[in-house]
Amino acid sequence: MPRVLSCIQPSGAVHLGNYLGALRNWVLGQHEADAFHGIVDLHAMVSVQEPGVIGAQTIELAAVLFAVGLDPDVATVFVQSHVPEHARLSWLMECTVSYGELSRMTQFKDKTAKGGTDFVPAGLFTYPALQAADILLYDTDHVPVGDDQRQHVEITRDIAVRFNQRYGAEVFRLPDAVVPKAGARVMDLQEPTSKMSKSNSAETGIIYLSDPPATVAKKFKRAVTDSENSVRYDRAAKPGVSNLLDILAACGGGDPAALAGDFTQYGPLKAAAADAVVATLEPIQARYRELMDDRAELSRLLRVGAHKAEVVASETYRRATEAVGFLPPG
Ligand code: ATP
Ligand code: LTN
Repeated sequence: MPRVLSCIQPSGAVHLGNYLGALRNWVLGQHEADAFHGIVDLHAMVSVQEPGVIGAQTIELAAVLFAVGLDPDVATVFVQSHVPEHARLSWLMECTVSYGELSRMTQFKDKTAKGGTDFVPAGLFTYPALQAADILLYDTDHVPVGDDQRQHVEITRDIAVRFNQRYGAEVFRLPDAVVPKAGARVMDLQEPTSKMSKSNSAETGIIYLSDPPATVAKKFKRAVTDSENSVRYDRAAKPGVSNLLDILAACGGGDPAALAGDFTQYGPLKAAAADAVVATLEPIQARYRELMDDRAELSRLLRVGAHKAEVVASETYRRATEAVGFLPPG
């Protein structure tokens, strides 16, 4: 069975785009691979600096991951900072990647391009080294990522090749990025030409997994469509209507283009999309509440995950340090 690793940052509330575009696939894929899922709280520190916030978001995100259907008996769900080898291997990665390589990373260039007086943590620059540690620690075969993360998997491969060459040992397995076929890409309800996104969407354009039914209904009612008044699936010409059809199909089943034939007006389409989303979210929300009401159980599940992760990570880390040839503690 191939080993798959995917990670998500605890950097804000989970939305419908995260669920349909990523988390749902994690759940579907957990039986086809040896799946490891990390909540990468160390990475979140690059953008979240208020004390206490990362921990609170980590526990909520863990509850979401189990609530959407990751089975702790099947997949390994763990918190990055609970497995100390991530930070430890990250240093070895930093010494294996060059300043020039890190300077060329698009994410770093984009996020620092604005200039301004914002504090730029050095962690934003070394971020790919920590990500390489995440990936290489688990002898990962496949890393399912969005297109924006492809470059981070490529640099991970470069680091692994260089490390293996330098230290004369096949320490690291080379991972592949798996970019899912353009599947569910959920657009902002208010700005249907932009993706639904926690950092860019207005509250009214974004559906959180935690939104109660009345909020979901209200947001869909106000969703931006167009003035044409005909229901057709055409992403370029009718982005708002097509997004509603995509969401309806993703949550209720069926094909978006075929579903268009069931509607003549926008109102009923919006109501049907809202109902399908509410029906999808209801069981997730019920399970989420149960988990959040039993913190002890949630902590136990994360301890089990951290332990399973640690078994693999500590062995890889040992191999790496042995290859470098550090003096072992006596
Ligand atoms: P940010 O606004 O900070 O970019 P985000 O809300 O876009 O955050 P990420 O944390 O970047 O979300 O992504 C987590 C996962 O959710 C990724 O796998 C990403 O591809 C997926 N994802 C995010 N937004 C969408 C969307 N609108 N449609 C489909 N998938 C999405
Ligand atoms: N950089 C990624 C999150 C991430 C990741 C990983 C993804 C950190 N470590 C390891 C895959 C594998 C992001 O921002 N989406």
